[in-house]
Amino acid sequence: MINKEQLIGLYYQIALIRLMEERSGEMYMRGKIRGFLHLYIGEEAIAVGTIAATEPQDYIITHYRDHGHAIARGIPSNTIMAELYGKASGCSGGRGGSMHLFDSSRNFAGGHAIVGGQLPIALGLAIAAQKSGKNGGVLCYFGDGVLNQGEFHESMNLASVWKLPILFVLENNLYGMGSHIERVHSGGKDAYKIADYYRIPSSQVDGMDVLKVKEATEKAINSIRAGKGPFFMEALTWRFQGHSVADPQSYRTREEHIPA
Ligand SMILES: Cc1ncc(C[n+]2csc(CCOP(=O)(O)OP(=O)(O)O)c2C)c(N)n1
Ligand SMILES: [Mg+2]
Repeated sequence: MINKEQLIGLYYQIALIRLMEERSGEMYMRGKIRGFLHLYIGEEAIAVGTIAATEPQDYIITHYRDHGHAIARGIPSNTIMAELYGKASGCSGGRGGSMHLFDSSRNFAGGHAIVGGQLPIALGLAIAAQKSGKNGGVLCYFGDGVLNQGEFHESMNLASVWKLPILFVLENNLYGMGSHIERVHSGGKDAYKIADYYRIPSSQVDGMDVLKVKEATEKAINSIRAGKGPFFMEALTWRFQGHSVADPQSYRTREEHIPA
């Protein structure tokens, strides 16, 4: 059961991510923030619900849409904002920017810009977690665009064969940049079924509901901590804004964009 204080804590984190990102989008438009900026607006419940189920010894590794995971892991929003501004006081010393948020003191292993590039690294972290003997694991986040990448399949295979403590979290927002999943992915919907072939247990969850996400994550983590190897969780979600703030979104209609 979750108490009132914990519920407020989840809401606070979701609201903080939303406000911080709205502000960063505004500052990008004013030319204060350079480089790429990919907002997580609409998907906040996934990072908050999953990370609420973790322990400090667990590693978090994610993609370039990483502000939400960083905040949910406890990295202060001002050091994230400083990073977006390229300041030395930023969490990556101002050298990483939006896509490369890091904080080793919180086992937060990035922020990775190569689509799927974080998956093989997650395997290494999982081996480190195993060797440390603290019964920790890895939460590895990625988008639907990763499903067709070679390293995804190699990582799923090795994680299963080696029974590594990894929770693969697919943030399925249906789009990889401007391409709808049905157009570029032969498997279509229910992507979690891909885990069956690798003999990895899996689940599908409403990624817009923080409590459902937290509950599904707890089940997945229990399985991992019991030594049963990796788990695959598909969180169904929706990217409210464009791929990056520079995206005019001409590929999706208003009706599709604002569901009834
Ligand atoms: C290996 C590689 N190929 C292409 C790109 C260009 N690229 C950046 S983001 C992206 C789309 C990824 O979509 P998805 O994984 O669904 O994540 P989302 O942006 O929806 O969160 C692409 C193709 C890249 N960064 N790396
Ligand atoms: Mg996507």
